[in-house]
Amino acid sequence: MFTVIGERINTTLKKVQAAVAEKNADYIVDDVRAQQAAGATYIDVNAGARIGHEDEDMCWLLKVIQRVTKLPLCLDSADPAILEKAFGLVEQTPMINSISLEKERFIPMMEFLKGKDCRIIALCMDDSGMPKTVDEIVQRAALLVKELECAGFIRDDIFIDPLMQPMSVDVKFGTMAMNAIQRIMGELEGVHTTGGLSNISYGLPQRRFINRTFLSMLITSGFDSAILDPLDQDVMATVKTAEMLVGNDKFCMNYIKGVRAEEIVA
Ligand code: THG
Repeated sequence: MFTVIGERINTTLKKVQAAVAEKNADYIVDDVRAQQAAGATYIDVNAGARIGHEDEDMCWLLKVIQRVTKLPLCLDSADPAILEKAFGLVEQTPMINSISLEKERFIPMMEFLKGKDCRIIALCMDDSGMPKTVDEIVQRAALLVKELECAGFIRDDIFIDPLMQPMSVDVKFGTMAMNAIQRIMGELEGVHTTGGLSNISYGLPQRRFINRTFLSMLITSGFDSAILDPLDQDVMATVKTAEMLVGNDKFCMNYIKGVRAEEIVA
């Protein structure tokens, strides 16, 4: 099953930021209900944009969101202390977004993750920065998996994010991510791969078209989760169609159900 992480509760989005600043719970509740109805598996929660307010905003969002959904949450912060506090406030087993190989993040995160029941997004990032080659991504992924397995996590709980980088910066970034995902899924059997889909189209026009085309290419490489906007019906139809075409949909039943529910409309 493809894991859809709904990205819309993020204070970098102006409307979400305004709702959080005004403590407008109705806006958040409506958005979460819509993401759930559209088929999100997890709801990502990122409160990082209002500098100095992340702690307060994260706590408020978790309280408001959990009043209306039993969906598990994907706790999205660069700050290990925020993640630790948020972990204590969730009712369902969460996904922690994220750990990386950067020392300032890796060491406190490994300390806090010890013995915890959760799933984890692991970024292929280290102190030298964003990865530049497929080999570099795969090496970092292997190291993250080794460390997380030593800490007691099983591969089914590990989601490797190879870090999608914009085509507008370098036209090799698309194939780099595709080839890295193919190798990770082949060489680190049992792990998942995920990532922020819309990074690929940053700085280009008609972004949603790029996002959904790229997603279908990644699914060919074994990509089995993404952080995306589930209210984009075309991208959700692409998930179901591509999953069917790679053979992950017995008798094409999910695809057919999607068509009958008028979620897949050409
Ligand atoms: N990997 C991991 N986590 C992540 C990311 C990733 N979390 C944050 C981000 N990237 C994914 N989340 C979002 C949330 C919203 C949007 C994009 C990514 C979004 N952006 C529009 C834009 O950029 O144009 C709209 C901006 C706006 O309206 O202001 O909607 O890569 N592990």
